[in-house]
Amino acid sequence: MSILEVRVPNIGGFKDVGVVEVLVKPGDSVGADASLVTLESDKATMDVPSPFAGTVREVRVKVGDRVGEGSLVLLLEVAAESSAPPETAAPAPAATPPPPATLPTPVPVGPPMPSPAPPSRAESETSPPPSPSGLAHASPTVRKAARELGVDLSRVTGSGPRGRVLQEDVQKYVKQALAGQVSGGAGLDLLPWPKVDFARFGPVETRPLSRIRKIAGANLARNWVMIPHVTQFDEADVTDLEDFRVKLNAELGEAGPKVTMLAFLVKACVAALQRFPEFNSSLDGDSLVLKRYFHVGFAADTPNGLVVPVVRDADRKGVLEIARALGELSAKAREGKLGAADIQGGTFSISSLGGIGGTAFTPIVNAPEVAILGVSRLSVRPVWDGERFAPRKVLPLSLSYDHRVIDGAAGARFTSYLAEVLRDMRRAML
Ligand code: CAO
Repeated sequence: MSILEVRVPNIGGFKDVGVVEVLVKPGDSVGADASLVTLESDKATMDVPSPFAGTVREVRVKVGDRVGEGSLVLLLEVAAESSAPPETAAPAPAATPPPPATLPTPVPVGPPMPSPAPPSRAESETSPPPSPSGLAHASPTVRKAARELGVDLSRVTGSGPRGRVLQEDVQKYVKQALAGQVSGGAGLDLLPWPKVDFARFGPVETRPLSRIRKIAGANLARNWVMIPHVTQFDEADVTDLEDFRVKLNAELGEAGPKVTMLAFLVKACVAALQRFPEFNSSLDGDSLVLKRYFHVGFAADTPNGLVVPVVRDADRKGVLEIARALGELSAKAREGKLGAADIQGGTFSISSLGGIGGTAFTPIVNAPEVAILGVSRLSVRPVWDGERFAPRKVLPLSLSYDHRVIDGAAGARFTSYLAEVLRDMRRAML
């Protein structure tokens, strides 16, 4: 037995390349040419193969490390007779061997996740960005495994960084398929999309979809198809709150953040989520994961499409702090500067179209969340107070939820309570 150092081979001139997947751990037996780690530059994904069959002794890299040709990947224990000087390995503790000529096959990678999020930021956490070439974001090893198992990688949800499809995602997908849980387009047996030569009927202009729109579209379509949606409509009398908001903005003047209804809505939703915890949950197979944190996402309209930044720990923030966060995140969203941390971890979303108009709409649940609140334009309406009609400011609410998790009665209770809180925000403190 001897120990060999396995190093990064010649990878075609790429330097400072990220380790995106470590495919082995100490104690694993590997065959010659088995993939050990996956590297990814901004142009290609490549696996570092094992030069010999052997047993992994120590792994010297981790996901996120930056490596280049000659970097030490791991120590491999091999049978003495097979340890002739290899191309990609050197006996320990010998000095770094000259890098071999091996060039792993680069695979084009999908586009990186945009800094702005698609509506399903889980998205950003769990959904692979569609690549223009149709290639899923996965290493050559994972591709090979998927090919052998007959798995269409574009249907697999990646749990790796930037939505990368990992080996275990393929395994999970196969298990689900065997258990009959995989639906998606394949199970729907749909007609092909109509192909029409529109130019035959009049002048047309063809514009490519922005990357955000493509990603958002794929997420929305999945959520629409896979989640049994119900939308509960309600309205809240926000007369006092709106008067207070206007007064508050006048007091704050230029110095303060601009406080819109959305900041109060975030706070009111947190109160409702605390009272009805299943709205702040996610389905995970046969379990419901109830989150004890309250990160509220809000849909923001940007020139490139819809994104959903997240106000973190909204339960621990006051309305002014929330207003400030909304302002900062909206500005970043419009400039396309949202980072991963700005769009991940949301537990509930709000889509406010109130600044634009409309009376009601049916928002699509932002998976893996289970509910989303749509808000339309408030209007002044005559409301019967028991003795007479009085002019009141009424805010329309449209709550869509995943009926697998939330029953209709719970949906109605949630919006009723939310309306109560919005009528008198002191209730949020109870
Ligand atoms: N009713 C009446 N007026 C409202 C209102 C409501 N429900 N909500 C906001 N407004 C008013 C604001 O008070 C503000 O008025 P002033 O200009 O007079 O001060 C105006 O509308 C514009 O508000 P805003 O849009 O700047 O601020 P916001 O906090 O309400 O919203 C943001 C911020 C980022 C959510 C919003 O700009 C946006 O992008 N909305 C679109 C979201 C979207 O596309 N949702 C659909 C997703 S599903 O396809």
